[in-house]
Amino acid sequence: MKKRLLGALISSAMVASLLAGCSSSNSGTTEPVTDGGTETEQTTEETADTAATVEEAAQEVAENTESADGELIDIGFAQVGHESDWRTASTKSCQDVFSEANGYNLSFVDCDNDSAAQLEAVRSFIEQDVDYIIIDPIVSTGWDTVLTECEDAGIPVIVIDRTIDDSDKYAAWVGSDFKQEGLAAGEWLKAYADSKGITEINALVISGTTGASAQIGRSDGFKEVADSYGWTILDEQSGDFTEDGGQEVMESYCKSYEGKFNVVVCQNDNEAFGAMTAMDNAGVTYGPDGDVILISFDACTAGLEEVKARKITADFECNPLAAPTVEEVIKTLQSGGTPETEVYMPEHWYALSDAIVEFSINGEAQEMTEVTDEVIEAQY
Ligand code: GZL
Repeated sequence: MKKRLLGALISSAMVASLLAGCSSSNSGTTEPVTDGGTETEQTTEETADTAATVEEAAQEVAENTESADGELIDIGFAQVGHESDWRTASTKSCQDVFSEANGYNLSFVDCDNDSAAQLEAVRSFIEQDVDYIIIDPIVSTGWDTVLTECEDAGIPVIVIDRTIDDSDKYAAWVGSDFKQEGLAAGEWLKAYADSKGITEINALVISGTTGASAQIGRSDGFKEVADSYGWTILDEQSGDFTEDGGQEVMESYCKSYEGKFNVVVCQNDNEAFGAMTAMDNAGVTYGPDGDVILISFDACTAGLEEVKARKITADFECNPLAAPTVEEVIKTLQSGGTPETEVYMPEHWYALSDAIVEFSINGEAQEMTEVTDEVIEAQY
């Protein structure tokens, strides 16, 4: 029997047996309560209080991360890959939370940005009959068949970070609002350009892995703002969320669009690092003191260090530390409860003081965070 079900059954059995001793009346009359063979007397209220205490204890048993029979909870995690600092932080967060010391047996598969390998990893978890499957989907489609197989096997799936858009056969999703990130970058750029007297925007975009919901959302959000203000997006090519990819695309852009662009949008910090190398090699200046406004996403520690170094002009965070929230989902399922189906991670928009401007998204004012040594020290 699945450990999560056993936990829930034990807790409800404990509560049911106790409540059976309660009187049906609520008149405050005394009622016999079987207490291991000897009869003791309790008022209904006392019985109800006891029931509540026992229920809390039962809940504690069921929520205990080790199953009620003391075994580890088996988790299968199909991770995107190892393409970025963000991904490294995401993987570490999951491995730290789903450790044996915390009551878990984690089967981790790095799918190396290969969708076929990711589907294969999920199927291997089904064969292992794990208790829960966590998926960070490389791309947002092609999931319904394998999620149906998970459902048929009675294994709950939790989706982390990116979204699955062609199936809802999962217990919960914990991640980020990627379109909001794209809108934030666009609306910040509008306010920042206005503050600098820049009236014309000619942007180049280095997007993430094509078909990843993070790429789709950031592209859609930034384009929505660009269209609303009549900006020109000269080109958008994928750097696959990697430093090499960012450098390769930027090298091509420096040749094809020499002297024609004043904004570069990289959909993660590692692409921005590569783009910086390419612009350095091409003699293009960037950052708050350069000719090109450089925008990035993720806001990992190394990204914020480049903001502090006046290379990246603004960095829009995507929070990789979702594992503790995923564990809460699993504890809820473990105790027979129903988790929230969508949980959004908190995120911040970063810049140095001279690039912090007031802006809003759809009328909602946005806070910006100044990058300081302390902020960098605390980042992931
Ligand atoms: C976003 C995440 C993206 C990061 C990249 O949630 O999926 O993938 O922005 C990572 O750094 O490669």
